Amino acid sequence: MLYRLQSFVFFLALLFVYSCGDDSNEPEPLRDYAVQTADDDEALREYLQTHFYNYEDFQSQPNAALDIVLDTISGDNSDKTPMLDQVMSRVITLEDSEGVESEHTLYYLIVRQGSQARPSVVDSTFVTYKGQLLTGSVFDERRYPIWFDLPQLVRGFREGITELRAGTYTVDASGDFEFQNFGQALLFIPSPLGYFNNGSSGIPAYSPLIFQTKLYTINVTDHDRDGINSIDEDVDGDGNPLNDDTDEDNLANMYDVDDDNDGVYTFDEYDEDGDGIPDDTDGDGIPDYLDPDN
Ligand SMILES: [Ca+2]
Ligand SMILES: [Ca+2]
Ligand SMILES: [Ca+2]
Ligand SMILES: [Ca+2]
Repeated sequence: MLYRLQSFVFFLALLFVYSCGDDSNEPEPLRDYAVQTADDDEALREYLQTHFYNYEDFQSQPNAALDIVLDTISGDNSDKTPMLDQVMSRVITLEDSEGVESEHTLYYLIVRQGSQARPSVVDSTFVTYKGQLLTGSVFDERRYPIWFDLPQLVRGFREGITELRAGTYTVDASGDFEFQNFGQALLFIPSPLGYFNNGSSGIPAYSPLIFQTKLYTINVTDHDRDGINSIDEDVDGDGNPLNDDTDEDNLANMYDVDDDNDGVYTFDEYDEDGDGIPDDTDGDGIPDYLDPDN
């Protein structure tokens, strides 16, 4: 009898190990962008309908440095305005590995607009931020400003922050910067515009994200130093320079020093006569730097 019990336990243990191994060898197939974004949109709208931010503090102290605080609409706060009534949105199109397009709604709430220029999606930004899940769990926070090259960031953050304007600054006697009139916003991001299936310890796969951020200043960036700012290498004009690759060498024009792969650096054929207009020697409407025939 004792022997039989031991075999039974052993058998169960084998099943368990086998089951674990099987799971790790066959990860869940990638979810469909369109299906996931519909689920995320419902969760985000539910959150926005049931939560508010400390807008009254921002109204009563327009010149104070304030952090955004999110809270539930309930009890003493039952009369607060839900963020769903305050957000704006834009739709961003993604293409999956099979080329199927899907549309994703990014919500943003401008708390303070800022006073200077807006960054493009491929500029560098000097920001602070806090990232959290809809549960309120904070997965990342940066309270001292840091430079971020926007192409390195998740799409939702990269697109959302372009709705903000940078601030002004003064430098005191000890060389410290103080920023004023900078942009401050909340971004509400469905997972396909976030980390999608790439979960990590603090972020489960397929999590919608909330970021709050302050945009202090920006640096218009020319990543490949070819004399054309990265945002101006968006040849197809869809607002995203990361998908333009004229010579199809898998290096986007904004990172490619020879965009048409004709052996002449873009820097050396963009505007040789210096009139501010890209040269088009053979007059075919394709500027020389994108024209392998020239
Ligand atoms: Ca460039
Ligand atoms: Ca483009
Ligand atoms: Ca290229
Ligand atoms: Ca060239």
